[in-house]
Amino acid sequence: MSNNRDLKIRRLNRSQADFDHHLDHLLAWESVSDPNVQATVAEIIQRIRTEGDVALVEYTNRFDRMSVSDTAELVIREDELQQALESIPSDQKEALELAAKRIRRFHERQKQSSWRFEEEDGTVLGQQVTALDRVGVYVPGGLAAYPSSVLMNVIPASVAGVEKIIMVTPTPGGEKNPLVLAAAAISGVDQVICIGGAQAVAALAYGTETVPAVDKIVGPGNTWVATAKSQVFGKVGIDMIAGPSEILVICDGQTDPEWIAMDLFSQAEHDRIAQSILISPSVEFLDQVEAAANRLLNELPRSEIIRASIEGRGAFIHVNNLEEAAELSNRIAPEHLELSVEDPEALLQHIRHAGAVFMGRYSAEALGDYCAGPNHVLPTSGTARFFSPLGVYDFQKKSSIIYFSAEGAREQGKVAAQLAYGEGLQAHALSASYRVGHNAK
Ligand code: HSO
Ligand code: ZN
Repeated sequence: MSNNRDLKIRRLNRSQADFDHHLDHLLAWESVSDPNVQATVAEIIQRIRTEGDVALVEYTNRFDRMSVSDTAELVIREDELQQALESIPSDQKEALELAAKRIRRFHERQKQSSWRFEEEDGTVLGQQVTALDRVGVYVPGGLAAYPSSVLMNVIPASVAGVEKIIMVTPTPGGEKNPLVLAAAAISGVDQVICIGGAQAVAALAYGTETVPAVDKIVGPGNTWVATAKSQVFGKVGIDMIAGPSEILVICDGQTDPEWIAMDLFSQAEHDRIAQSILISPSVEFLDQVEAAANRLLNELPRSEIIRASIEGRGAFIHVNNLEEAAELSNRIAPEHLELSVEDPEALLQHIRHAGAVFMGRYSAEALGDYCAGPNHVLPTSGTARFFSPLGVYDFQKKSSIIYFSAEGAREQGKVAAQLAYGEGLQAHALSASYRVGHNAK
């Protein structure tokens, strides 16, 4: 049923006495992990570990309404991926290819290299960078299946030089998403398997007869997937567990209010608990954006989700000046930050915590979701204080390299032996001092 009443948008004023209290309330978000979910997921993982493909087939038939008798039926053939790519509308294909090219070009710059330095006595120390061997990328099914997220998760792994990238995606009722398969073909996935949920995460972590065990699992998913990822963490690496999408717009009041209203809607349409916040020193502008939002909302197919998100977790905040806006933004540490102001560079000087910063009036956040080039997998729920965007570095790791010359070993052997005696570790001390010339003494 359509609901045309005006949006109720929460208004806050930075100068009001109880502002901090309201802000804390606004930002409160917890991914409550139900103990029942935890227990069921633990059981699924255990069964996949012990029974492999047999359990995988059983869970997939049960949860995804399928009727396969063998896991081989769940593996997508290489030519099927190419067919999917040829089957999608040509403008979709072209856009995916263009986006992939820009994402790849951006991520090429993130590659870290090995380095070494030599000391005077010939001792060489350094760091060797290598790619992970195998990575699993989880792609949700149904409504939340975004081909753009396939590009954003797979391309950095591919640029890092990961040898084998395995994508898993549930196909409820056997229905495959051709855009997701096309994105897999374009971005360099090695194998696609039609499995999902906690059982797919478990299969990737422990391996089955059909699914190769991987070293790291990335990609978004529902509570089951997130819980499974947290339970297999340690056996394999995982990426951060993403919360609902967020956008924070700081505007000086000089941008078209309709542009800003639609930017706020763009993230609100993801989820009823997504968060869209606008901060401005102009009350008049806040009024204009609110009016624009009411004009534009009912045209949108996802207006009900947008309404729930804007009314539930959205806010328009009035501040005295842009410095105050920046200070607030740092407290919020948003996933996406738009600086829709005359001099975004000047304002950026004050910004410390944000997943991605969109500079100036023309940089719509939606461009970043698809084709700007930087990754759209970003820290949410304030975690931009300590997390970075997903990148090539998430698929690389480092080994320390240590080479001692005879002279170097002699000098550092004395230091090590001294410290080892202090710790009461005799074998350490001797191991280090044999090279000092202990025998020849
Ligand atoms: N904005 C989302 C990513 C996305 N948007 C995918 C559209 N498709 C991440 O917060
Ligand atoms: Zn988005």
